[in-house]
Amino acid sequence: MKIGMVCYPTYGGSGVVAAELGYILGERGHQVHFISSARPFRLQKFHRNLFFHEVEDVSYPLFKYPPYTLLLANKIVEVTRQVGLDLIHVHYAIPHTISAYLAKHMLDEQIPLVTTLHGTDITLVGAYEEFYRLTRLALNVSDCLTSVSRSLASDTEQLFGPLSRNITVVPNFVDPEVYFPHKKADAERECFAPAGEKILAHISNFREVKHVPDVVRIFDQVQRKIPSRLLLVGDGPEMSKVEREVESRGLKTLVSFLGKQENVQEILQMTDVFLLPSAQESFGLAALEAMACGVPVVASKVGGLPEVVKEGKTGFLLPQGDVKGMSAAVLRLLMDTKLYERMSFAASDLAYSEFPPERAAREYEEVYKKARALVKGKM
Ligand code: GMT
Repeated sequence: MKIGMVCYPTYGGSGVVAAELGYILGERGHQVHFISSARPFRLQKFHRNLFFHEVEDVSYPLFKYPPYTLLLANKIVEVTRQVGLDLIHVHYAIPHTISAYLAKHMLDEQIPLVTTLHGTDITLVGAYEEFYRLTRLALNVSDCLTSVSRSLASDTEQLFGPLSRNITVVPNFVDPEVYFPHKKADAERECFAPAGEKILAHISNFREVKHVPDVVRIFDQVQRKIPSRLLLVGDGPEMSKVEREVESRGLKTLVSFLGKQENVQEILQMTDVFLLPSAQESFGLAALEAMACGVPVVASKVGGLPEVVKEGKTGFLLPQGDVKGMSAAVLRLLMDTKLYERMSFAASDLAYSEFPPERAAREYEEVYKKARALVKGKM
C-alpha cells in the first residue's frame, strides 16, 4: 500500500510512534509518505520505502500566523495526486484529522482516513472549549479510529461519546534491536556517576502534565539515603521551574541536564531506575523504552501506565503526587539486589513479549484493510 503518514515532527511520543511504524511498514513492503512541517526526529535513517514531504510555510502580510491546517490539507492533496496514496494515517487528532478531512473533500476520489489518538489530543487539547467540537468532528469523520491504550479509548468514549466508530486499541511498541539491556561498563557511567553512584533518569518534553519537579523531589529523598545521580533528558516549558527546584534543594552538582537527545537507549542502558510521575499518561512510551532496556519504572498510577508497567513486577505504580511513596519504591529497588534483578529481567522480558513491533504493524494493517473496505462500501 501507499500510506500517507501525518505526524508532528517534534520530540514527543506520537511522532516517535509514527516514524517507527513507518520503518516497520516499509520493511513489510509498504510505501510510507511522511507529511509534516519538518522531518520527524526519529526518521533519520534512509529506507527505500520511506519518503518525506515537507509542509512549507507561506508568508503573506495579512497572515499573523501561516494557516498550517490549510497548508497541510493542501500538501496531503498534492502528495495523494503525485504518488497515488491509498490511505491517510494521521497521528494526533488536532489539527491533523481536520486537515486530512479537508483534503478528502478536495480530492476527486474517496481516500480512507485513519486517526490514531495518542492521549493529549483527547485529554488536554480536546478538552479545551475551543477544540472540543473540532475534536469531536475529527473523531466522527475518521473512517477508523485507533488509540494507544484501553484507558485512552475509554477516556475518549467518556469525553466525546457516543461516536460513529468503535476505537481499536493498538498499543505502542518497542524495537528490541535498539532497546535492550546493556549495563554500561563503569568507565561509561563514570562521567555521570564518578563514584559509582546509582543513576535515576527521566525523559520527557517537560510539559506541566509530566510533573518534572516531582522527579527532582523524589531524587532528593533517594540521594539522602543512597549516593545517586539524576539524568534529566528533554526540554520544554517547565524547564525553568525544574532548574529552580534543583537549585533550591542544593542538588546542582548531582543533576545533569542532557537536553533533547536522539539515542535515548544509550542513556537508558546506564540508568538504574526510570521515573515518570506524570499527572496523565495515555501510554508512557518512555517507560516502555526504559523497561526494554531492563530498567524498572517508578511512575504514577494514571491513564494507560498500568497497561505498560506491571505493578510489583516491572516497576511500582503510586498515586500521582505521592513523592514519598515513589521515593520509598525507588529505595526499595536500589536496596534489594535480588528484587532489582528480578524486576530488571521481567521489565525487558515483558516489553518484548507484550509490545513487539511486528504485532503492532499487523494490527495497523488490519485497521487499514477495514478502512479501505468501509470506503469502498460507501462508493
Ligand atoms: O507526552 C506528551 O506530552 C507527548 C504526547 C505526544 O503525542 O507526542 O505523548 C502522548 O503520546 C505518546 C505516544 O503514544 C504516549 O506514550 C504518551 O503517554 C502520551 N502523553 C500523554 O498522554 C500525556
